[in-house]
Amino acid sequence: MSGGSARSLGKGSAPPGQVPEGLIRVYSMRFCPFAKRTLLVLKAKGIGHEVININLKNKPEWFFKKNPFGLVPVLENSQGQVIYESAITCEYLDEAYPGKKLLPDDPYEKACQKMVFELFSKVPPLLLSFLRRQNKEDCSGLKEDLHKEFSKLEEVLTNKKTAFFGGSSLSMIDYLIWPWFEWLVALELNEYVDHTPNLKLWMAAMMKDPAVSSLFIDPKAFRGFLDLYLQNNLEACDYGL
Ligand SMILES: N[C@@H](CCC(=O)N[C@@H](CS)C(=O)NCC(=O)O)C(=O)O
Repeated sequence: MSGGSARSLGKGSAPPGQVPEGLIRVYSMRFCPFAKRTLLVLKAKGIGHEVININLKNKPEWFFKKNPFGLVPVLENSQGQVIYESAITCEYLDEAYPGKKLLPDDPYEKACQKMVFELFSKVPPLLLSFLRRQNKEDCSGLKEDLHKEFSKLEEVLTNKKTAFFGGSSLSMIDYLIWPWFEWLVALELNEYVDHTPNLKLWMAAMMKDPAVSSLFIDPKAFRGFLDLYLQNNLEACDYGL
């Protein structure tokens, strides 16, 4: 992997050239949980890739040609094909590349992973509101909402009686939801999973995965980034570089 800790490209930057043969490019941002999904899959499958970081507070004009939404992650291959939306990039990588298969072949098992994905979908916006409000006002309602969402995930693990959401070993769904739990670890909010013991064990098991541990965000840098990002500071995405 190259470019993971390179400064981000912003407005006025030259568009990067063609992707070198044998590599896939990911347009990312060092602290983006959605891009982390793609990076986890790239790492877990051992896919050779380069990273181009985008300044999300000062986006290059050319970036909208890669993704009309202007969001990271985006993948680009050496044939010039472009894929955006994190879950779609992950499924593409799993299908297009050999190595460890992260999505099950069985249609029911695959549907189960997608159902967990939907169950999880309320967590990211809740966590974001929580981080925006922390220390400023009463967050008890948000905390309660987060507990409720975590309890739904706890129930999945309890019913399945497995360590991971797709079964006894780590699979796609675990990587798709992990980046927001990494926030809990980085921000020392682990007490949020005290009432969901299986989810807590899942987090501990995830931390042992080589892809997860090698991409773990530096908690200090993450806090620094978050403060600047919430203030709309143009330097937020390059915090600590
Ligand atoms: N649904 C998108 C969401 C991606 C997303 O929101 N990425 C954020 C960074 S974490 C972004 O690019 N934000 C830029 C913006 O909101 O303008 C996905 O799954 O890829």
